[in-house]
Amino acid sequence: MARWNSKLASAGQRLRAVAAHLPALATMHGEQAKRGLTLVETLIATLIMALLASATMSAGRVVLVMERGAEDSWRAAELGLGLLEEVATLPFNDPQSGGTSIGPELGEWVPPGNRALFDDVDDYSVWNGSQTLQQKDGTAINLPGYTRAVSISYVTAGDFSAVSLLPTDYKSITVSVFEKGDLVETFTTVRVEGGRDVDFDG
Ligand SMILES: [Ca+2]
Ligand SMILES: [Ca+2]
Repeated sequence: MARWNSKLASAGQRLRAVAAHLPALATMHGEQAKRGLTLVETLIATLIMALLASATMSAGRVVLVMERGAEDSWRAAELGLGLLEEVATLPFNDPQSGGTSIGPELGEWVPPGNRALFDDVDDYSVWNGSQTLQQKDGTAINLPGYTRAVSISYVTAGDFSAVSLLPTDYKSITVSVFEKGDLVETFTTVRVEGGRDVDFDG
């Protein structure tokens, strides 16, 4: 009996010892939980910051692309409309020969790339986009990568979008502006014989 009493006393001591540690264990779990929560919060905060940074960078890229797009359009308009005006304000036919063939007359296209001798609208039809970007007098235009091409064709009186293989009183002039070979914009007008251009589409 004394042996059993001794065993019970020993078990009781062990239980009291475990019970005495329980608050400490509970506190430890609480601290671990607190530390875990802090880590989760930190991770979430980091994730949110990363997302915000990503969103900010994306927005920045969009603004940059828009700015570049606007700049490209502005340059294209300046280059395209400038050349379109240069072409459209020339005589409808060559002042010397009066010829009706599309293209420059003899001696006007020497050397290739120099348009200083162009004196009527359709002389520019040889301007295919491979020429150096410059003013008509040869002054360089410092916009690396940009080129311009011109296409000229007779169009019908009733429909300016309909090309005529025979001479008419209407020549459609289209200037295309390229950047590094990619088309940026086209500008079109129709020049009337004896009159001003009557239609514009840029
Ligand atoms: Ca000419
Ligand atoms: Ca000509």
